[in-house]
Amino acid sequence: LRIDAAEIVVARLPLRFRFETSFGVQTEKRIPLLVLHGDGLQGVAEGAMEPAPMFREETVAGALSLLRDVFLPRVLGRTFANPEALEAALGTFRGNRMARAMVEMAAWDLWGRRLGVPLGTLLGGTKTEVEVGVSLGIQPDEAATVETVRRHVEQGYRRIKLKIKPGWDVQPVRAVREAFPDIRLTVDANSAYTLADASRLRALDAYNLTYIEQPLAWDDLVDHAELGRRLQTPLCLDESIATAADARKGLALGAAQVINIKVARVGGHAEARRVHDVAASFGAPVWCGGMLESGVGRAHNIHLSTLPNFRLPGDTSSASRYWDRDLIREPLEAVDGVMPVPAGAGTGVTLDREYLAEVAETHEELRP
Ligand code: OSB
Ligand code: MG
Repeated sequence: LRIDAAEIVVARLPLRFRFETSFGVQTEKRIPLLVLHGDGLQGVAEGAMEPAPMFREETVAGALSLLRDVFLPRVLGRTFANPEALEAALGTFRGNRMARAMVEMAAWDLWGRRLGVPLGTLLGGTKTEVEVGVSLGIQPDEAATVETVRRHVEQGYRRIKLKIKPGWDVQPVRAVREAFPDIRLTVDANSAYTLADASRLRALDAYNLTYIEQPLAWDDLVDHAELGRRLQTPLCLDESIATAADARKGLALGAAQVINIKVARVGGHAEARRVHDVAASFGAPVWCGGMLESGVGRAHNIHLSTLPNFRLPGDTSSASRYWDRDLIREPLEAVDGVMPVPAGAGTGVTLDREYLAEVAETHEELRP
């Protein structure tokens, strides 16, 4: 696995919908991409961090700075035995897992292309298609919520996730559950509550939710465990899990019964697979989350989801939901709630260089 050169591109894409969560409203996406060149091939990855540190602590500006000055100088001009060896070369650094993940994920794509093997197969996955659900932002009222859910249920999505926040929780959940008694339904609070809200959250027990995602603080495990003792509905952690060690601690404490794995959040595919394995050893199912990625990140997510303990539908819904035109050439479209895994080596998808040049804000090349 030879790394000859790298490109960092930042693209800006308008979202096709207004995405409201407990931390605000999003209408466009700034997408950092990393391309690694080696042996005449390219591997590509997408950064999942946002301009502001709202989800976790990482930011686009911070990641770009670390890539240029710290992470890429460690790998450029070097040859690694495999992607795990490259991951280890960045292993002395603390945190900043989304930024490190960009290097690691691009290396996996490059390695897959080098070997002529699909990424999912390299990771040990066997599925040729994965079940997907959809994450729906906060809507202006109950009627709009039920209507949006209806549209996505009709499209065949296998699970509906509603974003909630204090003051907008039981109301939309009750309305949706009454309209759709049998759908697989979940909620995601993105850390908007505290233990003082436990009785409010307990009211959600009445609606047969598959789990409640990340109700409490982004860096907490102990309060989630206490909340878990007060609720019947299983808890799922997203923000709180950055490593396999976090997953082990969270599952051991009873802070979660389900884990949302985001490749980027945990530092790449190797750590994502370790989180997957830890969860399996606890008998806990995992599912693959998303960060409103372009097709580049989405393809990585889909390949990871081919591992066996991804037993609940992921958030990797159709690319056409998010963008009028994607940054890759291949369509990534779910049919009846099922997303085909792109065939071909590595991620199996290719950058649309023409469109990327149009929407790129910055483009730089780095050499050893
Ligand atoms: O908490 O899962 C989340 C999007 C951006 C940041 C955080 C989250 C999300 C989503 C959307 O829920 C998932 C997607 O459709 O990619
Ligand atoms: Mg989440």
